[in-house]
Amino acid sequence: NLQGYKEVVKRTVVVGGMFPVHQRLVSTDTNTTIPPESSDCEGFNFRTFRWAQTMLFALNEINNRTDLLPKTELGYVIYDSCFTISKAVEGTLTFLTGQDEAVPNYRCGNGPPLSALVGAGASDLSIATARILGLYYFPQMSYASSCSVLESRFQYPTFLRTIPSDEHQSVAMAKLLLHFGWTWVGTIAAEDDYGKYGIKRFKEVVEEAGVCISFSETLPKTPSPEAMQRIAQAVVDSTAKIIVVFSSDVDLRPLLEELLRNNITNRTWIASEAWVTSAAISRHPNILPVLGGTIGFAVKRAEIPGLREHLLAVNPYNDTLTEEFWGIVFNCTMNYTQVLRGIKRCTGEEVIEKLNNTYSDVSQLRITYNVYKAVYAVAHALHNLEVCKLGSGPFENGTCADINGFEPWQLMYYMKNLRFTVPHTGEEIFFNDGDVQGFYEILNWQSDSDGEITYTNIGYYNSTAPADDMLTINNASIIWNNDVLETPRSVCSERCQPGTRMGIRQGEPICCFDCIPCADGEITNTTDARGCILCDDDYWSNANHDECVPKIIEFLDFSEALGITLIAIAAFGALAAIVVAIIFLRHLNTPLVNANDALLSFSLLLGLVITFLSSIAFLGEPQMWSCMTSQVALAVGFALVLSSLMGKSALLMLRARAVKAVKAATRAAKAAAAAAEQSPDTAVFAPAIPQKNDVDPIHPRHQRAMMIVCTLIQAVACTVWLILMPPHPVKNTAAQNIKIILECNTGNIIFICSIFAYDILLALLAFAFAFVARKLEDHFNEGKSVTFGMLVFFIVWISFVPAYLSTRGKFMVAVQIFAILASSFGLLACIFIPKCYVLLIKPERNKEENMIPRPKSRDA
Ligand code: TCR
Repeated sequence: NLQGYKEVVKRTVVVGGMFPVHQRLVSTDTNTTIPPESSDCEGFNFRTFRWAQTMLFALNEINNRTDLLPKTELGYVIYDSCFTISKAVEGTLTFLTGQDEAVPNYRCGNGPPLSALVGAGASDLSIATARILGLYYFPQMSYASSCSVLESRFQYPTFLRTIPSDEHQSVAMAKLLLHFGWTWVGTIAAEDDYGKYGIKRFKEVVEEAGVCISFSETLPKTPSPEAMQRIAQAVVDSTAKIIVVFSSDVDLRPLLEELLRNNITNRTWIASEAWVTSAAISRHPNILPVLGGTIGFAVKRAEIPGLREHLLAVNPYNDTLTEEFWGIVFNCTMNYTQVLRGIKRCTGEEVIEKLNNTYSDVSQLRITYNVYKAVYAVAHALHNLEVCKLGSGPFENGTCADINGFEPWQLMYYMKNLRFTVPHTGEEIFFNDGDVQGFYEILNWQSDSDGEITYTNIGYYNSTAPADDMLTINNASIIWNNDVLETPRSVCSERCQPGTRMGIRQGEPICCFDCIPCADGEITNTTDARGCILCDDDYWSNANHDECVPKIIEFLDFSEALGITLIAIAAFGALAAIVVAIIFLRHLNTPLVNANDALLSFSLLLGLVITFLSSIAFLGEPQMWSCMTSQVALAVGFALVLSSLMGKSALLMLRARAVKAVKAATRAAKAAAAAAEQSPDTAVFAPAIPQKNDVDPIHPRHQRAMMIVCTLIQAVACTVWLILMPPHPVKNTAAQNIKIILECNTGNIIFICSIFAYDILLALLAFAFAFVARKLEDHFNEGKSVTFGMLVFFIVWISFVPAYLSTRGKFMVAVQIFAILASSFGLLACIFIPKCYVLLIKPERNKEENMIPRPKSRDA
């Protein structure tokens, strides 16, 4: 322990200090055959030794001042905590008791009054010491213990610090990640309160913001090669390019060696305050490819004039620590037993001015500055206590505390309510429930011309700023650690572009997902959409599935090739029927035309013209009128055609049966006559040979009535249909995804069925009658041609059904028109071509004889 009281006239108050000058305990055997002793420490740390020296520097500065504590001298006791809790506790007890043997018996020694403890370095040490000091309400002012649990005034009532709580740092790191859009990170934390709580809070904040943790590793306090290999492997295996490390440099060192061995590059490391400016890490040889580009948070830096001179003026013979320091720096020893072992003896005259190592490096005075502030805080509190005027004091009845024998809680009062400005920097310090505000500089590790790492300031974080302005980063000044020197990306899965949606992967973090293309008819128009949106009825997805586009409207238009062709055919058919009618009119009084009621022929032709023309109404964009006319005209047209045919074939059938009967009668009469010739005696009744009039069983009147009635029935049925449930145009969006088909809705399925069923009935009757009469040889073979025409009609409509059902959209209409045209042409052709042939080309056959079966010539 370093002790230095000044033999002075002034009274002395002792300030305690605790610094982790060594890094670890010497491992001792646990065999208790000899009395146990407090272990020795090893691993001298120049950086923390500088902190200890800074405390002395600050005390000197204060003692030399006349405005601060003019009547009081500050003494000190400094303990080395060796980075271990046991040493820190031991030191605290020693400090409190004033005895070398740590017996917990508060202040039984009678040295000068103790004021406060400055320390202990790491959080877990401070937690231990703060609990003991808290028992006695003894103030503790920490310069490096940043763990957020130390915020609790309930558990650590006398703990104050000049370093911001890690609560701020964890949030700052999370904001940094979000700033760069990194959503896939690995974390490494030291196995102490600093690492554990720091990374815990960090995770809480980032996970809330949707960032996922790829891996979380802990750096053990007693590092083993296996553990280091495991962690390095985790870093290699992960696709995360960003790794957050919450640890002190001492704990990180072993992992660093392993990373170097594995040559793990192309990662960006996020450094916590404890290692961001650590020379132990950044001055490591060949570190640049691995840790170059590191971004970290650092507390405020300051220039402390005179500190370097003070550091270099260290007296090697002052105490054991300076002796050890000297020995290590100059590679010699002051210990007599070691000299005997052959180690070079220090002269004490070595020139320290040339020393250029972490100890004398005053370019990054950050924690050092915290130490400086902590000492000043204690001094200011003591000063306030000293200058207290009786009557206006803060304690009961306006009393004051006595600087010569104050109680620790009285000093605690002044420490808590402190507000002062730090010399040289002018920073104003005050404690908000024991804590200072969260302010960090953000540093980026860049290499200078010699390939050494420099810490470049790229921004800062201020916890007291409004939420949006807390983090200020100058992106352009960052040098990244990758080949492209661009902001690295660290995501588990790339964003899902519009047209796809995020699909979770079972058992993996939410940042890892697949992008699943939207189904047809569904879109996403944002990146990272969770689900696809269904397009509205009249809309459909485009090829990229990122926009709903109006569906194509489809109907068979007049102007397109197919429409024009159909119109042409229909017009041709109607024209043909009219031409036939004209031919018939021209030959009105010939036997052929008159053979089977000319009027029926004309009504038949009229019906055909109607059906031909009705097919045109199927074309074009369906309208109310076109839906109504097309269907009705077709139904009535067919009814007219078929009932005319039926009228015709009914006559043919009856006539055929009559002819049969006549033939039989004739045959009988002739037989009778022959018999009479042979036996004239016998009176035989010979029937008369039948005459033309006998074979005409019905009058054309009947035929016409039949035709008119049958057509009228259809016309009435259609009228009812039109009135009750008219066909109307509809948008069919269901049949095809990408199209809206404009079509006619038939209104009521029963109506349309019965109407066309009626047509079919007429057709069947006409066919049946004609079939019976097909062998009738008169009438220019009309029976045959009607039969044939009806067969064509049936074939067309039967084949229409599968064709119709297997087409979609406008082609359905085309098929329908085709069937209408084909069946009409079939009838027209079969029935009228033979007749026109006779009328125009073979007029000689247009004779009366063709009307009745000619008696066989031999019979005549
Ligand atoms: N808080 C750490 C210890 C620590 C430290 C450092 C140790 C900090 N900064 C710099 C060595 C060097 C920040 C803790 O444990 O709270």
